Amino acid sequence: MTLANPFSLEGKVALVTGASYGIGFAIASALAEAGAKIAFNDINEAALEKGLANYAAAGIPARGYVCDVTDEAGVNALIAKIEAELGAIDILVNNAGIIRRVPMIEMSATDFRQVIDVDLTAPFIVAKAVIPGMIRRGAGKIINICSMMSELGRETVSAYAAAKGGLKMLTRNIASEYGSFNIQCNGLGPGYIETPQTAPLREPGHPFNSFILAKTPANRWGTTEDLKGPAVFLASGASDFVNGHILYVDGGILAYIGKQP
Ligand code: NAP
Ligand code: GCO
Ligand code: CA
Repeated sequence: MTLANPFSLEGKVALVTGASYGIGFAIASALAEAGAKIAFNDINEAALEKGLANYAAAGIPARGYVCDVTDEAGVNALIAKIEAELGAIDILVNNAGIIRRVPMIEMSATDFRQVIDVDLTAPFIVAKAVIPGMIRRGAGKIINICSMMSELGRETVSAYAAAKGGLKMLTRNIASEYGSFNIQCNGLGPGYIETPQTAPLREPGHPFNSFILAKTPANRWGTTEDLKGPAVFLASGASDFVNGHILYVDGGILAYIGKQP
C-alpha cells in the first residue's frame, strides 16, 4: 500500500495574490509543482501580461486576473470568476504587498493608510471573500505573507511594520474564529529575500547589505526558492493541525543578536 503523499496538492485550487513575479510567483510555482491549479491577480493588464508570460515560460498553466486587492467589490467579483472557471478555492495566499520606506515623522497619513490598505486591509478583504466557501466545503487553507517586521521594527518602515504586525494578529484571529470549520490560517514570514521589493537595499555598497548579512546566521540573503517548501507545507494536508502559527523562513535572523563587528 502506498501512503498518500501528505504534501500533495492534486485537485486543489490555489489563489495567490500579487503573484506576477517575486515571492508570490515562487510560491504559486511551488503549489503548481505540488499539483494545484493556480489563479493569480495583478493590479493592471500590463503587469498581468508580464505575469502570464512568466508562468508560460515556467510551463505553469496559471490563470491571471486583473484585480486591485484593496477593492472589495473587485475582489468579490474575482473570487466568483475564479470559482466559476477553476473551481472552489481551497488555498488562499495573501501575498500582494507594498512598502514605503520613509522616516515616520516625514510620512503622510495618506501614504501610511495606503500601506495599511494593501498589506492589512486587503488580506482581510480577500480572506473574508473566500472563507464562506471554505466553511461550506468544510476545509480551507489561508497563508498570510508576514515579515520580520511582524516582530521587529526598524527606521523608515513604520507603516509596513504596523501592517505586518497587524497581519500576524489577523492570522491568529482567523485561526481562532474559523478553526472549528477545518480552516487553517497561518503566516509565512520571509526574512530578507532577493526580490524587486528589496532591490534598493541590495544596491552595490548599500550599508544595509553588510548589516543584514551580520544579522543572518545563514550569512546570506534568502531567495524565493527558500520559501517554496514551507509554502507547500502550510498549503497541504501535512499541516492540518497547524493553525495560527507564523512560520518564519529567515535563515535564523529572529534567533540571533547579530555577529560581533
Ligand atoms: P514585490 O516584488 O514588490 O511584489 C509585490 C507584488 O504585489 C507585485 O506583483 C505587485 O504588483 C503586487 N501588488 C501590490 N499592490 C497590489 C494591489 N493593490 N493589488 C494587487 N496586487 C498588488 O514584493 P515581494 O518582495 O515579492 O513581496 C511579496 C510579499 O512578501 C509582500 O507581502 C511583502 O511584504 C512580503 N515580504 C517580502 C520580503 C522580501 O524580503 N522581499 C520579506 C518578507 C515579506 P505590481 O508590481 O503590479 O504593483
Ligand atoms: C525593509 C525590507 C523588509 C523586507 C521584509 C523583511 O525595508 O526592512 O523591505 O521589510 O521586505 O519584510 O521580512
Ligand atoms: Ca476543489
